[in-house]
Amino acid sequence: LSFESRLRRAIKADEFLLHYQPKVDLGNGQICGVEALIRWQDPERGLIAPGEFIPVLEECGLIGEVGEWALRRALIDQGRWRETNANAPKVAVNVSSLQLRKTDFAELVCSLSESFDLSNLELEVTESLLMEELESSVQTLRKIRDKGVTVAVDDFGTGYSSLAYIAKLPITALKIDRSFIMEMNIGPQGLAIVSAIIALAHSLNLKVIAEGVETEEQSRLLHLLRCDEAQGYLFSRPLPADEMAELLATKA
Ligand code: G
Ligand code: G
Ligand code: NA
Ligand code: MN
Repeated sequence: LSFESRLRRAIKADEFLLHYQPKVDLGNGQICGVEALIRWQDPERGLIAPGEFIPVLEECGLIGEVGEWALRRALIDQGRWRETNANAPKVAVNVSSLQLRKTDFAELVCSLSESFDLSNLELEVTESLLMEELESSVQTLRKIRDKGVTVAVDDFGTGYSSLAYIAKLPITALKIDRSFIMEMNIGPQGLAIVSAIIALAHSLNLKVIAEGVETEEQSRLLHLLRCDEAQGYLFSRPLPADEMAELLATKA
């Protein structure tokens, strides 16, 4: 069976699942959000990471369907956490370029707003996507924002955004790519880039989130640099929804 046919079968058999990784407020150490990360539970090969199948779903036109599933799943899980924890965290869902560019993406979000509270939903969008079709992206993002959904630019610094455009986009946060965090305590250049992104974000009134934080040293340094939030193995690996519920309950 081709990879594409196996993916089609996986959709029918409901073999995708979401894991959640906490985002921690560096000011008070609290979990303030979670990022949903999709996996495929392949009966033959076990748990498969998104890097292996998201590009294929995009190529064969299945990303819209799986992307909509991920949005609904994340909102359902968030609703469950809310039943046991009044301070259920904001949930962030990754949105692929092709998915956002489809003309009906804003309509999908509007229709979800009829069944779900979207006031604690964030979308993570890569910067390359936003720059590719700037005018239509801005219009879509405005419609989404009107429903209370916030937008973070993912992998910031790895693409080619014009700073003039970043300032005009209806976004609320920048996520510093993991590669910059890895280089931060290796030499002066890495540190310079991270502190420049934090300063840029704050001067544009955007929140800034560091990805891939693995050590206490990185976390301390980011706090000193006034980074708002951090995410990474230091705090937690991505967890299944029920384990995330347990983690949230211990913090409630
Ligand atoms: O979980 P992992 O580190 O393997 O994730 C790798 C990449 O896959 C991340 O860059 C993430 O943004 C992307 N990704 C994870 N879940 C989703 C999803 O539901 N939709 C899309 N489009 N990308 C995702
Ligand atoms: O593309 P995106 O940035 O959304 O990807 C997040 C990916 O990074 C996920 O696949 C997740 O499993 C992985 N990840 C999360 N925290 C860490 C970390 O501290 N170190 C490393 N190396 N990877 C991480
Ligand atoms: Na992401
Ligand atoms: Mn990222």
